[in-house]
Amino acid sequence: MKQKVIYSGIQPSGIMTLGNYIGAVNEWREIQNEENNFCIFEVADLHTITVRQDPAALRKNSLDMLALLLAAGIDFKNSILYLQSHVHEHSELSWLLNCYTYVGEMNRMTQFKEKSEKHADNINMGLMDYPVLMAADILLFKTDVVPVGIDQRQHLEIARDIALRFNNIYGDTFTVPEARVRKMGAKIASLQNPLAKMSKSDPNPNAVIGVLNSEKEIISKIKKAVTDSGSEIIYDPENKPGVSNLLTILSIARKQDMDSLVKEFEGKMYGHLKIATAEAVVEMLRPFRERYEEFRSDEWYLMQVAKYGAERASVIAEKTLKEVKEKIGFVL
Ligand code: ATP
Ligand code: LTN
Repeated sequence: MKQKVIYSGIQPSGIMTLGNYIGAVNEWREIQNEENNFCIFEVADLHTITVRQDPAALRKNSLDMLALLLAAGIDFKNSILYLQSHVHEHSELSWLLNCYTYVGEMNRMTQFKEKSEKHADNINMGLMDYPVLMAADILLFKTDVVPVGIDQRQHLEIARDIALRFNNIYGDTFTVPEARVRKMGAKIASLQNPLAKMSKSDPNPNAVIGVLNSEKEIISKIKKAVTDSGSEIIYDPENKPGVSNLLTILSIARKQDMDSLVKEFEGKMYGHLKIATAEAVVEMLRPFRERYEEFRSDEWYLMQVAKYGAERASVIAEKTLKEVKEKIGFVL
């Protein structure tokens, strides 16, 4: 059977959140261990500068993210793990694909609209072009499957459209990728606004659990989580988004199915649910935190991992880029 290529990325725009961990990274590890998959994961640092970054912070966050991914169980030997900016083909393919993408398509993107509002003083071309760079990431590796949280579904659609469009003009070149969005946990909500997603760049620290937060911080943030009116503990994301968010987190952290969880909390109070959720999250993240410290303390090792990943990613990326340039008609 042909190996499936799995590709995904995460921005080093801050510390990994519980949302990133549950919605994406934890899933990456599971996919990586499924048979017949060849996985490639990037730290999407080029995407991150679409919002202004302090140079020292960007450098630190990129290395932190590499260590976080290793701690989460990403296997840099069997899979490929690298920094996007180390493989120049991303930028180059992104330019080429720009010429097969319409301004109207980019204008409609939800994330572009949201980030334009949030960063009204810096609506740069990169912010608008973000999905094209993401398409370049995915298409460079002839990716079959892209595991992402629900917020990235629209970008995946664009990547598919660009691939199909290019293939229609020049003949079969790109694999048309599919999104893999988990059924539960694809959108972990902010603890302060259960209708919004938990996001790395949320300015309110109580809204976000960082995977490196201390036990005390995790407990205090979950205790302060906004819940819903009434007192019944049921899974009903529409009418009880706050309680349902906690139930989702608890179900994943404990690996317990929702039905039995809801039964367990019949007749109990929100406070009980909060304490159980906090304890389960602390337990889930404890080994992760310990492994992180080990990896992060050795920067030389992290640099070797990044270099090794970039070298292997470049071999594939170079080949695809050459094929694309040839098809377009560049003199090679
Ligand atoms: P930023 O706030 O800087 O936009 P982010 O927290 O949204 O960052 P990304 O690096 O853009 O994180 O996303 C990495 C992965 O995590 C993506 O697959 C994304 O869909 C997923 N993800 C992000 N937030 C959540 C969430 N709250 N619930 C589930 N998955 C999420
Ligand atoms: N835009 C993504 C991060 C990302 C990505 C990718 C995800 C960059 N390149 C390629 C999947 C495939 C995000 O999660 N915000």
